[in-house]
Amino acid sequence: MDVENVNCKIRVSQCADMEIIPIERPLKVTQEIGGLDKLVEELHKVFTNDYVNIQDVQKLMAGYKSDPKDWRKYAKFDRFRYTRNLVDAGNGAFNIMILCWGPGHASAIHDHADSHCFMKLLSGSLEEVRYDWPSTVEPEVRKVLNRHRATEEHLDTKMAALDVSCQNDSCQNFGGKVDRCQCGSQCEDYSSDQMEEIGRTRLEVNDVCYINDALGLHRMENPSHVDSAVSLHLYCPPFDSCRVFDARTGKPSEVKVTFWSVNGKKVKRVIEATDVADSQQ
Ligand code: 2CO
Ligand code: FE2
Repeated sequence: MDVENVNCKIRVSQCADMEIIPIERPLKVTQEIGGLDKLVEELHKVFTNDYVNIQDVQKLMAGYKSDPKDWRKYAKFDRFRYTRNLVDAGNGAFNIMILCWGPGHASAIHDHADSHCFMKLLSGSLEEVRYDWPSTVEPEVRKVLNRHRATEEHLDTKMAALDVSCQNDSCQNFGGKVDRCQCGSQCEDYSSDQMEEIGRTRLEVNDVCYINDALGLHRMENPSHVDSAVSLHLYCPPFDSCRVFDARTGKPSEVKVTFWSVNGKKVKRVIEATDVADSQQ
């Protein structure tokens, strides 16, 4: 199955027969979307279906041409770090937000919590650096893919020599190139692990890109020392925490993701994604 036909209404790891194919070719815009409100409306329509193709979401996002008058009210900056500003909670099926990046602001290297991540640049320029997962951490999606491969290739007797995860679900070790773990299967030794860069892309205004945990991790940076940048992000399903990774050791930490503003209003306390979902039910 081509990744563009994968159903992004379900978690990436549940798209069990997905191949890892990055989407890089230019998208053909088939429908012009007149304004951000219209884009949100169209996304709501698409997400009422049980099956939503990745490509359809990308095309809708590409069909909208950035106009600051549409999104200015959501564009709230902080001096010290990028902000996440909720535009729409998508009836719980997706959420769409505007991220504001001051000069030099950058994210940590992070995953996307087994969700699908779509991104469109609205203003300025951003650099995306992609990384492979550190060998000491295996995301749910790769566990699933590895299990499939192991079954297909009858690897059960050869596990010890290979870069596949421990097949024992109760084992606390997660993947890597190793020997044998105490549980009797192969697993990893938690040694430190430099993050390996696997790609770098400069995003300009109106570019759309897509990532999920099967494709790797990433870090976003506004490389300008002068100009700010604004980007539009759609996550499905929405998530309220993800993992960030130490660039030198690959050590992961779980972090809550928060909103700086909701519907154009600055929130007094930092608001977590779940608070928004709860208040809309
Ligand atoms: N995923 C990051 C966030 O939601 C932004 S980087 O682009 O996906 O904060
Ligand atoms: Fe991200």
